[in-house]
Amino acid sequence: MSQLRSHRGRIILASVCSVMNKFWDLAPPVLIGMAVDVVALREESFLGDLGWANPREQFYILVSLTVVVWILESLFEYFYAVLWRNLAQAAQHELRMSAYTHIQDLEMRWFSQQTTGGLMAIMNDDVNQLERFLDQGATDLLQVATTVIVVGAIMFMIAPEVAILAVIPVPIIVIGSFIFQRRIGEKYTRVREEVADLNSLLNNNLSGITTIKSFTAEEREVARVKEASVTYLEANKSAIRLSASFVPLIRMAILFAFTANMLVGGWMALDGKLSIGAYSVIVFITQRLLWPLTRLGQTFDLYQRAMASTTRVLDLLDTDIGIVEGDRTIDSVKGDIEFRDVAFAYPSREPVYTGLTLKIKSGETLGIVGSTGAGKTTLMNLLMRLNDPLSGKVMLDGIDVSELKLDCLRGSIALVSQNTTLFPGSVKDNILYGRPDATDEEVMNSAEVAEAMDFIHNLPDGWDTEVGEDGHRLSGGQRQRLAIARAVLKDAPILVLDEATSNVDNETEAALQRSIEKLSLNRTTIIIAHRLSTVRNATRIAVLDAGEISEMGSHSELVKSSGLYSRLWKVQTGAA
Ligand code: M5T
Ligand code: MG
Repeated sequence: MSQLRSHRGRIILASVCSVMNKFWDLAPPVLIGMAVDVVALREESFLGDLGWANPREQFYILVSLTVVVWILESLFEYFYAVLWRNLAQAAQHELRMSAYTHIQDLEMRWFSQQTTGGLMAIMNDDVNQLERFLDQGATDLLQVATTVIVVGAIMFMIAPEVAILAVIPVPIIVIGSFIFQRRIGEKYTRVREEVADLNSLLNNNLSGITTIKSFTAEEREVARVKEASVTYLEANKSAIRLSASFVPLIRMAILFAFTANMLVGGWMALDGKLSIGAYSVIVFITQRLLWPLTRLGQTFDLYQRAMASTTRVLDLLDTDIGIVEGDRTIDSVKGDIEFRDVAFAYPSREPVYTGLTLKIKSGETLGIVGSTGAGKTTLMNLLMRLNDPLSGKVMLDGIDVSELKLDCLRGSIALVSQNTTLFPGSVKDNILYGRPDATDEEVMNSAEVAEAMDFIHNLPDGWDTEVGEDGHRLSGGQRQRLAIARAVLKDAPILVLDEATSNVDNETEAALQRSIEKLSLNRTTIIIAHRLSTVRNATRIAVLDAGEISEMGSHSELVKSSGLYSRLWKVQTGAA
């Protein structure tokens, strides 16, 4: 909780304000007692003893005291509210930021085992629970403690015999609350897990709305969401049952203290052992003890929820970052790439490769083909260190990529990935993502290279057209061309195109190929494609099959040999 530690000064100040607010809030019953005292004893009253003989004047003093008390109480109320609430917001903000920053640094292997909805639940709901506790809960706990101490002290001062009766239930209530807190804590942990599941389902369904509609699966999905929602509801129900029973139980314990005080105090007053003023203070102040203690349950409740949530956030922050960057840099990357005896498997899956070796020379254009699921994309992920190989080495310019700074490694590769993501914003913003400080002219040039100029001009707002979440307002091919323009703008020594032109028509692809050929003249270019026409002009083509490079050569060489490539070529050209 280093977040909170850095706010120590503010926490102390806010706590002092909460305590002071409660302190002054407890004064009115004492003032009432003094007023009764004045009426009953006149010149002999407590204030009279202090030197103000005239009972009428004694009321002036009482009224002035009341005004002062009220003002102090209100002032501290204002300060604690402002302090705690701002503190809560600040803590929430910082916790969310550290969670997000940490998540962003975690490796793909970790992400593949998470759900977006679950992570969203952590960064929204869980982080929010801490805010709620700091907002109200912390002050409640402090004020309950202040009440017990101040009320206890006043009672012992006025009538120790009666005070004992009022204090007896306090430890019972506190111990009861702790036991309760523990049991409700488990229940809330379950509630949090269920909300994560629900969120992840909702998230998936909303982004997959087209698929749902096209399969007219609305009813099925409603049923699925209903099931998750009901599970959440049930988890909450069982927490509610326990949490709701708490306050009535505490009330019973307090009833004992209250009636005992009324009775024993009353008898003592009748016998003249307790003044009327003191008796009224005791009866009123026991009320003040009763009220906050019934809130104790709610506060523990809030505390438990906050703890369950905070634990989840902290667990996340404790997740080790599997990909640790090296500290070497390369001044000017040549683009020599080597996969040396690389083995890799996704968690609990069959190995993708057991000993793959592939050398890509600086400046060459390499095509990679292979059946779907062969591991082409994975190979690029290893190069970018989105994953690390289980054994073997991936090298850039003769240096193991794990020794390089990630900035240097990833900065030297421009990737058009198979699943491009565009960001909400304009067409121009999305291209600029490749290099935010690029000039307008450079942006236009890259759009030109990516054959995107025509369609951008035809968009209603041209460069300023909003592309929508993940570019959903554009066609698949338009999205791909923006992704290419973005990578071109990055102007890195290595260019990787993973099925980058799979969604554009043949004519556009041919045009794109011409521009890519020009681009590839002074950089290492890797083109992954199923459509063999996309790679036929590459210097060399590697065929990835069964975890190995099974064939390697130029298009014409490979077509002549009777391997997988020549078979695929025949199928695609219709010669088979
Ligand atoms: C290679 C498996 C996948 C396939 C193999 C991303 C990912 C993949 N896999 C996992 O088990 N977990 C994962 O998180 O790995 O996958 P690829 O490298 O994506 O294959 P590809 O690019 O050659 O295929 P394609 O379809 O893009 O041409 O068995 O199940
Ligand atoms: Mg792929």
